[in-house]
Amino acid sequence: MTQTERQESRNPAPLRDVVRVLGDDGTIVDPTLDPGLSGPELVALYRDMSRTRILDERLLTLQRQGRIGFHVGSLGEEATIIGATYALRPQDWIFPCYRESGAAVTRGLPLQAFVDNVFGNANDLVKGRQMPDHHTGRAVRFASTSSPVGTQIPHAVGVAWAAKLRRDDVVTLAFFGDGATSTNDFHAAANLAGVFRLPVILLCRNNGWAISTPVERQTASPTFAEKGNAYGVPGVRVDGNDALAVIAVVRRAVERARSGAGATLIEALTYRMGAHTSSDDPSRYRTESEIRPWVERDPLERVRRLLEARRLISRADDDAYRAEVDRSFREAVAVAECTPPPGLHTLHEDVYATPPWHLVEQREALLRGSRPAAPPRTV
Ligand SMILES: Cc1ncc(C[n+]2csc(CCOP(=O)(O)OP(=O)(O)O)c2C)c(N)n1
Ligand SMILES: [Mg+2]
Repeated sequence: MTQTERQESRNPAPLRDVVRVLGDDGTIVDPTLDPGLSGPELVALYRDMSRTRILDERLLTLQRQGRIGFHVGSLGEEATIIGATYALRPQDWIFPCYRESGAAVTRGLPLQAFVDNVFGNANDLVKGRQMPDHHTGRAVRFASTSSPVGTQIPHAVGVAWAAKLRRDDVVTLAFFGDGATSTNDFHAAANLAGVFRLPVILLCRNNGWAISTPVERQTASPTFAEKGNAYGVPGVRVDGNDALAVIAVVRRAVERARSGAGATLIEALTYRMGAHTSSDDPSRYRTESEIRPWVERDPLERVRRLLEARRLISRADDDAYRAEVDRSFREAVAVAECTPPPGLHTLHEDVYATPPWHLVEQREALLRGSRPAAPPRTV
């Protein structure tokens, strides 16, 4: 049974319940919800989605060549990730899980900073202390990527609470997966968001899998959206492979948050077409036939068909854009590979304004290169 069949069998009226604007063939199926992007905005949206996919391919290749340690891809989920980013305003904060780095680049994280993080070198914004491919961009309001599942959700709720108390016109958006809805953090955060009517958007990327756990083993609830009911947070389901529908739904949630009405839980129905990460082999737990229907719904193809029908791009434009992204990526990698690792002295920085004596001693010992003698072997 495919994910769609599973989801459709669990939901008696899935198509009526799921917001859609762009059909699989790239035609507008619901003009009343069309967010009305201009021609240049549609082209920019398509390019941001394409760049996300190209960077994915390039990073996976680097990982397979042994030049970087790890990569988390978002193949097939670009409409959810980039569409949601398009609906936010520059002052709004994103609290990502590990699959949304395309959102950071879309918001203006320089490609060099993006690549430096993957290498964990001296120019990495977080000094090589994160897992590789776990991005941070304070300047673009992209909070530190969460690897522990679900921990970013209370962070987003906390910052929304702070914004409300300070009367700042700021909305926060937490991205998380279907698997994250089983964490305590999701429930505690959704509860607080409901009780305090916080300006936060809880965006669940339902991509069918949590590593090798399928959605039907994740919850007995027919949808993830309805979990909001328990907390007084309205839930909405959207076709997560339809960038225009995602923009429309997230924009509505931003408006609701700004107006003081509170949080929204969005369930974006999409599919993880690739492996969980570069360390995973999905052929161990799912069949190729499950992926096939999702190829027809490829989020990138849907926007491309719309753009072609409106004569906004051609295949030649597409090829030129890909070549440009490839070239700038290669240049950034060449710089990153010549950049040394972070200096040893940085290990003890950024925690204490005045470092305590024991850390000062440890740091001096580290920089001298001396190590405590190993205890004698007793065996
Ligand atoms: C607290 C915690 N438990 C377990 C893991 C191991 N783990 C990493 S990703 C993942 C699955 C998460 O799935 P989902 O929330 O659906 O996100 P997706 O990877 O599908 O985007 C798990 C169990 C972890 N990182 N953190
Ligand atoms: Mg998932």
